[in-house]
Amino acid sequence: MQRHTCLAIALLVCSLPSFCQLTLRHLQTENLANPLCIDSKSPRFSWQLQSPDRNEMQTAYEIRVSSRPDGKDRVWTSGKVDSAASVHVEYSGPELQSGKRYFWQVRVWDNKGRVSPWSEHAWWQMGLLRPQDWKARWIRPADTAGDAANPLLRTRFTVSRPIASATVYITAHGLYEATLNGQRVGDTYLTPGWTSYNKRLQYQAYEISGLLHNGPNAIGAMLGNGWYRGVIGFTNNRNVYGHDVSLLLQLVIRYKDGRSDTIATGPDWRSSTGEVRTAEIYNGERIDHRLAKSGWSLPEYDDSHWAIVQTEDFPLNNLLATINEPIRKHETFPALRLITTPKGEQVIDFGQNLVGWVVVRLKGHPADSILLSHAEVLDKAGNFYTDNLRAAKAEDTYIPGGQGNSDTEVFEPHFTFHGFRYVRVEGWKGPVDISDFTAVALYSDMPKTGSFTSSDPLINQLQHNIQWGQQGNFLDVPTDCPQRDERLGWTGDAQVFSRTAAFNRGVENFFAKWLKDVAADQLPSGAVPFVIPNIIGNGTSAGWADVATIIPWNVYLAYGDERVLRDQYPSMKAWVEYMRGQAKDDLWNTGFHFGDWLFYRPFDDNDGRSAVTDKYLIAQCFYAHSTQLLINAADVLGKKDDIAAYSALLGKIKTAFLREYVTPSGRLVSGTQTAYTLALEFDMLPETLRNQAVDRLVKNIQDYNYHLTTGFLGTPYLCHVLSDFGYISVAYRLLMQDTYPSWLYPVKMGATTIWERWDGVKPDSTFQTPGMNSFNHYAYGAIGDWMYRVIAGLDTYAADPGYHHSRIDPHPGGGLTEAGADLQTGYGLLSSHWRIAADTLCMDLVIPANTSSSVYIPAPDGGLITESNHPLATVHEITVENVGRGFVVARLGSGEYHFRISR
Ligand code: RAM
Repeated sequence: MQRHTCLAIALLVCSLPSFCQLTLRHLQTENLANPLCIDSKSPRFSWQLQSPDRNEMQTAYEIRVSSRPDGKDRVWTSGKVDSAASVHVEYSGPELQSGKRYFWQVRVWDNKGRVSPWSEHAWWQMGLLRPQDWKARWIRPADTAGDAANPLLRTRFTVSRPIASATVYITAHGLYEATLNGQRVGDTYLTPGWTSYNKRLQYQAYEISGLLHNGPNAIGAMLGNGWYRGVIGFTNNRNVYGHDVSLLLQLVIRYKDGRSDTIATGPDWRSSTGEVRTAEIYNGERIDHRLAKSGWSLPEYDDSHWAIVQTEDFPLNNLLATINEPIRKHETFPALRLITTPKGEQVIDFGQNLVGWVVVRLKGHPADSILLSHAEVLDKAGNFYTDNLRAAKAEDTYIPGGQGNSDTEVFEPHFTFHGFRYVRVEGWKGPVDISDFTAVALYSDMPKTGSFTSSDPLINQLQHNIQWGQQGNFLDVPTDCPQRDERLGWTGDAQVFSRTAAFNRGVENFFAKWLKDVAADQLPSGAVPFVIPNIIGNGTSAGWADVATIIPWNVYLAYGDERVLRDQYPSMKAWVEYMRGQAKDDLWNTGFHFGDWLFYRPFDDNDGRSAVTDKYLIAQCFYAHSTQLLINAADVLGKKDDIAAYSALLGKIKTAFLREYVTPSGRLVSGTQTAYTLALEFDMLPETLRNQAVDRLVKNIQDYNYHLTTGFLGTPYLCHVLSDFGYISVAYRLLMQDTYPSWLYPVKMGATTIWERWDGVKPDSTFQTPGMNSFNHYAYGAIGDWMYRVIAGLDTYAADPGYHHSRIDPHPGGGLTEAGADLQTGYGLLSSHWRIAADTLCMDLVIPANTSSSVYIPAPDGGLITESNHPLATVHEITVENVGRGFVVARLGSGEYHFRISR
């Protein structure tokens, strides 16, 4: 056959959809690519189908697991399972072995009669599952207990056979940074992260065969105080979890001949101190290169003068494999400019309020000692401003090595982090060379999943600020702020922001881990403390403690993760039971509450403009909301008795709300935006009272000349209520408002992150009270959820969550000429972009394979809808589900679609 004939046949065959290849990609185990330590007995697999065809659906899958990379030594095969599931598919084979690596593949069948080839192999490795799998013993430096210097610990060992694999498992009381033969182990920071240490301590695993040598080797670690025994909490406590830092490390080397060796912490290790003299999360780090122990983790280093360590018999049953992504380095920022302030100080501006630290390269010997101080803002006069850091010193001191040293010395902290945009440099001889300074952002390595863009630069900057609020504050735990002497896992802030967070980044594992700490630190009464991990006492508050129900539900919606609901269910229920126990006649009106934290409250409020919402009205709304979410979870988990019992309770909670807080004509006792918003969002009002409540809300907003007045609790729902009840234009006016209080006011004032207060910087450029004025506090960034869900219109259904069946319902408006969002779902890219050109609205959509979508197309009377230039009615892949006044709902399968709606 002629070559061109072959080519023509090949092209023809591939243009017929059913002959094109169906491929699988993005294989993950427990939402991670080839993870090294999993301790779930039934790990969950996910994969994504790739096909250029429309309406691509999986109809069956087959998974096979083996213990060798070539697929031999089969451990389990699922057989062909008729199912569309491609996310969170559970392993259900024989018991998995501690420390062992498993390899898996999948193939799928689709609705077009095709079967994919077997995927590439992915793998996962089990963690150390039982306490007895740890041969290591806890060790602590003998002579430095209580010493501020950061101890070094090391041992030597020999490798004499070819290596197949080498995994080191490490955790610490305090923080650790491990080194092998002079090389840093891994690229993770501030490990082992922060959990409720006494109950749950995570260890990390690293594959290090590439760092080992045949012959002598040495492994060591430096320890820092961290959250374990460093200063933490605004009462500036020390030693919250214990007095001593200590290390637990176990290196398992498997040789090609089948034998193995274990090198573990124990009495043969030695300790000393090195160049890191002090390191505190709030106060910063002091590094003195004159005291560096050069080559301390090389095998030939002479440690005979080092002290012998002490072993400790701490329990091992609180040890857990890490389930969330570790903290890694991300963006780097070169210094933007050097400022000499009115006070004569030398200040570097990095242009972005970020969380991390500054790496300094010293060429020659420009200083005896350099002091770097960190700040988020300059004051009105342009001076360096640190009052809002409260007691946190946020200072790093770098002392170069020997005088006259002409080599370049690099300084970088290990066991601290700072929230800053500006750095003040002191001690430098002569003018500062800003090219020697680089800021590095550090945060949990959550995959970036979402982006939102529009035609309005201010809205785009707001989205940027929301993302940077998340990037700064999702540092192993969701912190309220990253700069002052606080940086705690405030539950209210986290729940308020959780749905937005799940758009911007993959936060499933991040929250799954933290929710386990929520449950671990929940009190026997069911009360959930203010901060998790709990280090500040046993208070609880409506809107904060509801983290126990709200985040599991939001994780379920965003990722379809049933396990998080199953795991958290007892905690969800305990919280609802706590409220039930506090309530009298179904009314919860007792105890302390933060209320609608940081609501609009003008100074010297003669006209009574402050938007004070009754705290017990709020508590009753959250009591109902948490009960509803518990019912939702019970429904997913098939707990019929609970559905019935809590539905009855919910009815009574709402009746009590009406009795106590609503007049017969529907006025709420607090006439605030937050009160009406919560009552409507949580469905507290009978249908007959809803419209008037929305009217009152809109009237209130108009009374404030289209400004919001909501605090932490009302803000996330305000625009949703307006758009849900037909007032999208009012929601847009609030979003586009750029005078205080509003989302765009800080943007106009130059913010690069979300502020704690609507007026952190006042219009006259003076600051709000320094006692509580963070410039990186993500809570008000909760508007991001509305931008994704309503402006771009990307949403999910509780009945088929995780965007398996999505809802695309964009809402052009607000004077925007275009807007859109991309979201990497568990199935692949879901995307919705719209633009208005003359009298035509264009909608460009991408729906991932193995999913479908109900798409709301705005359809003005007499308007013509086409898809890729074909009239809608003629496109056979599209089913029209519903036609309403002003819209058409089309059911779409996977693929790319281009709608044009002419008016
Ligand atoms: C502040 C925190 C946090 C808030 C609590 C009530 O100190 O920064 O944002 O949740 O108070």
